[in-house]
This record gives sequence, C-alpha cells and structure tokens, in this order.
Amino acid sequence: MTITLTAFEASPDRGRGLARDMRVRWALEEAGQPYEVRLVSFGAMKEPGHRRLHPFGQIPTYEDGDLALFESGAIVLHIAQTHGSLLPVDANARARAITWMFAALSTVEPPIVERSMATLVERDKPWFEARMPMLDGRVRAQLDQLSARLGEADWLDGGFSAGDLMMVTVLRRLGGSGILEDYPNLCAYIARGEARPAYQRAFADQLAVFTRAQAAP
Ligand code: GTB
Repeated sequence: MTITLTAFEASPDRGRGLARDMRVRWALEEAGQPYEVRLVSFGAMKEPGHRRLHPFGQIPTYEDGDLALFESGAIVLHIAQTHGSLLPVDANARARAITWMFAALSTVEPPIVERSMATLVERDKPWFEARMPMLDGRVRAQLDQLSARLGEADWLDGGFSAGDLMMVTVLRRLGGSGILEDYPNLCAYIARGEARPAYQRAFADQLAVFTRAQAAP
C-alpha cells in the first residue's frame, strides 16, 4: 500500500516549503519511504470527503492502508516510530527526541505562527505597528533560550532526530523576518537541516508542485 499525503494544490507560500506538508515529506524522505501526494484546493479541504480525513479541513493528512492521520506532529512521530532512524534506539534518548518535537510544536511554533499571521492579515489594521514589537518579543524570548541551549552543537540532543526535523521546519517560517539573523547558531542549524539530501528531495518535490501550477494555463 502506498503512503498518500495531502498538500496544497496552490500553496500560498509560493514554493518556499513553509506549509506543513514539508515536514512530512522530509520525514518520509529521511525514512526512505516512497509516497504519493494528493493535491487539494482550499475549497476541497472543507468538503465532507476531506473532513473525514481531517476534522479541521486542513492539510497535511497521511493515509497508509487503513490508517488515516492528521496533525503534522502526529504524522512525523508515526513515521519516526515505524520507519528509518529519525528516533534513537536508546529509550531515554528517544524520549528526549520526542520532547524536542513537542517543544518545537508547542513552545516555539505558536509565537512564530502568531507573528506570521499578523504580518499576513493585520498589516492594514490600526493596531498593527503597536502590536508587532510585542509579537517579535515573544518570538525572541523563545529563540534566546533555544539558541543558548543549542550552543555550538550540530543538533539539539546528539545525532539528527525527528526533534531537529520539526524544529528546523518551525524556525524556517521566520525567514525574511530579519529576526533569525540575530541568532547565527540557529541560522547555521537551519542550514545544516536544509543541506540534508532528504530535505533537498522533499523541497524540490514541493517546489515542483508550485512551478507546475504557475506554468498551467
Ligand atoms: N496543527 C496542524 C498541523 O500541524 O498539521 C496545522 C495544519 C495547518 O495549519 N494546515 C494549513 C492549512 O491547511 C496549511 S500549513 N490551512 C488551510 C486552512 O486552514 O483552511 C500552514 C501554512 C500555510 C501557509 C504558509 N505560508 O504561506 O507561508 C505557511 C504555513
């Protein structure tokens, strides 16, 4: 049975690999698992057919035989637990790698998403200029601590793991904000993740979707 993901038919990120299917594609590439991608429009995501897979009408989803999952974190964890070497064998190291996945998703990602959403949909609001320093401050508060913990290490806890995969994808959303440049070790960390052959394959595949959509009449 082939693994099937869903992704945006026309991603608003314009091929930058910022939508959450990217982390699932990357995990599958790291795990050496072939997969197919079903592209869905914003309209189709809200239809009953897609909502049976994803109650909140979003991407990504994951299907493998009679297993259907949603939530990118749960999907990457499932991939890491069932294939490849994205989680260490040692039980304690494995638990710590999973902890970093949760840290990425529930501590670092929320202020980044909040900031990113404000720049997308609140730019013309009277409160925008006053609110941004507070949103930047919340992002920086987490990056200060993440940067201090990472120090000069290559990865967050020993070898590359699903925790790093998740953290790199979360941090990438800050590209273009001007914030990351104040954290050279985090920039180098992201670059190390992006240099991985599995990342490169995943990125090229999602970019090809955008490029094809642009070329379509
Ligand atoms: N918690 C869920 C998960 O981790 O899987 C969140 C899933 C989610 O937010 N999916 C988004 C979606 O389907 C796409 S990734 N949105 C459509 C909808 O809700 O109707 C979020 C995203 C979108 C666009 C950019 N971008 O343009 O840069 C980046 C990230």
